[in-house]
Amino acid sequence: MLTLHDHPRSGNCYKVRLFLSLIGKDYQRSFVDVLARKNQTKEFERISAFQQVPALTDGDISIWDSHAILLHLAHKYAPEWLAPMPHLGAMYAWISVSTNEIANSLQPLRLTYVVNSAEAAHHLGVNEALLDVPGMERRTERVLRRMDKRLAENGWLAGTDTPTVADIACYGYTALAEEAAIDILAYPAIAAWRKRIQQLPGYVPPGLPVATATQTN
Ligand SMILES: N[C@@H](CCC(=O)N[C@@H](CS)C(=O)NCC(=O)O)C(=O)O
Repeated sequence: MLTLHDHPRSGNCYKVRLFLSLIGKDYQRSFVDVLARKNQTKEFERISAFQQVPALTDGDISIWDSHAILLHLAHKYAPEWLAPMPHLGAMYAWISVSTNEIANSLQPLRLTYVVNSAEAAHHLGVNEALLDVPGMERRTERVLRRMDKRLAENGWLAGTDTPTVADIACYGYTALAEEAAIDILAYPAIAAWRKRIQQLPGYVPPGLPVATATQTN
C-alpha cells in the first residue's frame, strides 16, 4: 500500500493526490500538520530530507518532492503519462517551470493569502519585512503569460495528444490561482486547459477536509 504524507491545503500535495486518482491507484493518507510545524521531527526527516510534504512511501522506497513523486508513479504504474520522443524534453522543461518559475511566484503568492505574512515569511525562509509581494505578482503574471501562449498552441504542455505529468505538475498551483487573487479568465488558454483537466476520468478537486486525514506526526 502506498502512503502519502500529506497536507490538505498544500498545492504540492494536491498534484500527487490528483495524479493518484487519475491513474486509479489506492493509497492511504498520513496528515502532517506543517502549518503547526509538526513536520520538524527526526522521524519525518527519514522519510523527507527537507521535512516537507508531499512525501510518498511505496514499499521500501521513500520519495519526497511532488515532481519526483509524479515521475516515480508514472514510471512504475502509468507510463502513458510520460511523453515519448520528440516531446520528452518539453515534458521535463514544463516540470522545471513548476519547480522554478511557479514555485517562486504563484506558489508563495498564494501562501501569503492563505496564511498571515509572518507565517508565510517563516515558510519561505525570509524576514517578514523582505516578503516581496509585488515581485511575486510580477513573476506570476510572467509565468502565466508564457503558459497561456504555450497552451494556445498545444492542448497539453509537452505538445503531446494526451496529458503528461508536466500538466499535473503545472496544474497544482494553477488550479489554486483564485486563492492568490488571480483572474484566470485573463489567460483564456489556461482557463480552457484547466477545464480539460477537470474533465479527465478520476479528476478530484483541490482541498480536503482535514478530518479525513490521519495525524501521524
Ligand atoms: N519541491 C517540493 C516543495 C515542497 C513544499 O514546499 N512543501 C511545503 C508545503 S506545500 C512544506 O512542506 N512546507 C513546510 C516546511 O517547509 O516546513 C515539492 O515540489 O514537493
